[in-house]
Amino acid sequence: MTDKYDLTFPADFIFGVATSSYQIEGAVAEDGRTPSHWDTFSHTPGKVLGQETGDIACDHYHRYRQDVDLIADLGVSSYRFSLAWPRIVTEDNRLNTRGIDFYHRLLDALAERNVTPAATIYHWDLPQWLADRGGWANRDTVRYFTDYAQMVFQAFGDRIPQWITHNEPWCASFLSYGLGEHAPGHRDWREAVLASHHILLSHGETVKLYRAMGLKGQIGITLNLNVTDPKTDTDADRAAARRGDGFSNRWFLDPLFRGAYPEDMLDIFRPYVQNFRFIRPGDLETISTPMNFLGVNYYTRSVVFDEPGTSLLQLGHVVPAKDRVTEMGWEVHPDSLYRLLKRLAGEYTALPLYITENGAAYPDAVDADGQVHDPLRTAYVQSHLQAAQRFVEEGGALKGYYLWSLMDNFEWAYGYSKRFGIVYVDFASQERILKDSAKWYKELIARHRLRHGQG
Ligand code: GBH
Repeated sequence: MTDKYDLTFPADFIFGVATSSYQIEGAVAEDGRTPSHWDTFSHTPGKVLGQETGDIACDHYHRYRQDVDLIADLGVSSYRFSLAWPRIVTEDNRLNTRGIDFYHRLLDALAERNVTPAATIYHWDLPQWLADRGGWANRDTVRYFTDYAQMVFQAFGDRIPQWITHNEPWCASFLSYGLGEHAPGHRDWREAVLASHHILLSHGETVKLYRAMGLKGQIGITLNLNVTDPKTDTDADRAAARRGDGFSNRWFLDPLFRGAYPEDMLDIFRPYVQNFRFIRPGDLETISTPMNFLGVNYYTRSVVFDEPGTSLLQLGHVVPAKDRVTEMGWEVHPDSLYRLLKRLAGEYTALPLYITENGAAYPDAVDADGQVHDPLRTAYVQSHLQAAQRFVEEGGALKGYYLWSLMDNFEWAYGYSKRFGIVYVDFASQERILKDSAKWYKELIARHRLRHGQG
C-alpha cells in the first residue's frame, strides 16, 4: 500500500470541485427564474425516484456564501459550477438581470477567497418554454443557445477564465430523448440523434461567438466518456464493444476533432432518422471549430457482449458489474481512466485535457461520533488520481482534476438517494458536514502546495 497522500502533480496542476445548477441551487421560482424541463420532469410522477425534485436541493441559492467558504476551506484552486439558463433568460428571450446578479454575487464570493471559477453554460436545465418548442430536437434551439451564451459572455466574459459550453452531450441527447431516463423523458431515436447534432452545433457556434467577441479565456466542452471492453475475445463481442464505443464516445469525439461523424454509427442510426438532411453543409466545420481544451467526465467502464437481435440499436449488452462497484452499480476501474486519457492524446487531440468530473456515490451516514466515514470514496478518488498521475508522468497534457461533487445533491433520476459529495448534506436541516474524503482531499492539496513552495 502506498501512502494515501503519495501523489505528485506539477506545480500548476489544478485541483477543483464541481457542481451544477439544478442539482444544488433550489429557489426554482425566485428572482424571475422560469421552469426548466427538469422541473417539469421531476414533478411528473414516476420519473424521479421517490418523486424528489430540485425545488430546494442544497438551497445553495441562499447559502452560496457558506458553500464558497467550504470550497475555500478545502484549498481547491478552482470551482466548476453551471449557469442556469432559466434564471438568466426570460420567456421572451431577454436578459433577466436578477438572475445575472446571483452569479455576480457568487463570483464575488469566489474572488474574495481566491478560487478561480470555471463555468458550464449548459448542464441540462433547458428552459421549459424551449422544451415546448421541441427542445434540442429543434434546430431553433441552437440560435436560442447562442443568444443565451452571448448574454453570459457579456456579463461574465471578463470574470470567468474557463468556459465549458456543454456538459455531457451524450446524456443531454441520447439519455434524455432516446433512453428517456432524463428530461424530457422521450424515447425517440430520431429526436435523440437530432438533439446530439444540435447540441454539438450549438457548441461550435458558441466557440465561434466567444472568439468573435474577442474574449481571451479558455473555452471547451465536457464529454462523458466511457471505455467499452469486449466480454470475450470473439469477433462478435469485439464488434459489440466497438459499437458501444461509437455510441458513447466516437459519435461525439469524431465530429469535434475530425469534422465527421463515424460511418459505422451513421449506418446504425440511419433507420431511425430516415436521412441525414438535418446535417447541413457547414455544420461539421462549425462543430470542429478549434477550442482550447477538452473536459472529460469519467466514472466507469463497461464490458460488452453481443446477442444478435435483442438489444437497443443492436449495440450489444452491458455485463452488469458485480465486484468493486459503487452504489450506482458502476465498476471501479481506474486503469480505464488512464487508457482513456492515453487514447484521447494518441488518437484525437494534443489539446490540454481536464478531468471535469470524477467521483463516486456510496451510502454515507453520520456516525455516532458526528462524522461521516467514507473510506471507499477516498480510495476511489485516490486510485483515479494515481491513474491520472501516471498519464501526466508520461508527458500527458492533463491540467486539472475536478472532483464530483463538492456536496451531496439532487442526483437526477435518483433524487437524493445517491450521495456523490465529499461534503455531507442533511437535506432536512441543510447542515453540511465534511466527510473524511473531504479532509483527505484538503490534506492532499495542502501537501501539493507545500511541496511546490506555495504553502
Ligand atoms: C454526470 O453524469 C453528471 O454530469 C452529473 O450531473 C451527475 O451528478 C454525475 O455524473 C453522477 O451521476 O450507466 O452503467 O452504463 C454521468 C452519467 C455515468 C452516464 C456513467 C453513463 C455509464 C455507466 N454517466 N454512465 S452505465
